[in-house]
Amino acid sequence: NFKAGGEGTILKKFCKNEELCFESLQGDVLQDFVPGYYGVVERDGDPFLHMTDLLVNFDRPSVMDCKMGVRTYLEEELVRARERPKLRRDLFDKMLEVDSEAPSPQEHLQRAVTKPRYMQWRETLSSTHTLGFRIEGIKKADGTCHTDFKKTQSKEDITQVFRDFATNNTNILVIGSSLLFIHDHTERAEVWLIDFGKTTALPEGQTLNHSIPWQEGNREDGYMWGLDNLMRTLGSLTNK
Ligand code: 4IP
Ligand code: ADP
Ligand code: MN
Repeated sequence: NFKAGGEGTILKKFCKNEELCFESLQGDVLQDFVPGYYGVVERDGDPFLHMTDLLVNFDRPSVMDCKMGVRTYLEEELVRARERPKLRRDLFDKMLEVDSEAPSPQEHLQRAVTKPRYMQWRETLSSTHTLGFRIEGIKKADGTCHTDFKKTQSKEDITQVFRDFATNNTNILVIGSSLLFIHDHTERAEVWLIDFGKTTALPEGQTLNHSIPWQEGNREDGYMWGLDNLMRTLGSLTNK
């Protein structure tokens, strides 16, 4: 999904939503907290979003991706699944790989699940529902990648992963999209907002609270509630 973009930049596979989101972020109060954006470029016939490589100023960085919010799919997916449910074999297989008991008897028979079913299962298995964020993956300074966090749900387990990520160095605890945490051995540490593939503008006049529970139709995502919980979890690392 990514290519080198030259001079401290990278190219991410084009997504229309994400392009629109980057465009609205230019000049917005959040602009300084997202990667610099340089428009759409073409490589080998395919379009890419051109942005700052957030890792350039780090020396052998450790990186952690936390997916924010209590809901990880668009409400439109629910509507689609009701109107013309699409049974997905690939999502059934991903489910089975994690827990062979997860699919219902009927899902086992059809060997497929709908996307909302899969996404909701992922949300309840991880900390998305209970904390409003989940750990998606970690890349360590030594180059190893860890993505086995699908069942990391309890506050205790999350805290332990955060503690390991910080390599027990409390000096660097600065603290639908993700937050990207980056640090290296020089104690340089940064947090960025990334991944706006599912971030869309609200209709004129509508607002979101980002902390109240999601109910279908209210479009809430629990981002701020998740951020509060995330900050509390980080805070607990220094309090003991
Ligand atoms: C993935 O599930 C992620 O939720 C993807 O979201 C989502 O892509 C995939 O849907 C889904 O299969 P796992 O993380 O369990 O592999 P993200 O890109 O935010 O990480 P979408 O298309 O919703 O962005 P499909 O439909 O692409 O398979
Ligand atoms: P996807 O839509 O495929 O989930 P993301 O935008 O979440 O893509 O990016 C996936 C991973 O790529 C992130 O977890 C992060 O490690 C890395 N990444 C994303 N954007 C940048 C960036 N601007 N600079 C450096 N690394 C990035
Ligand atoms: Mn992502």
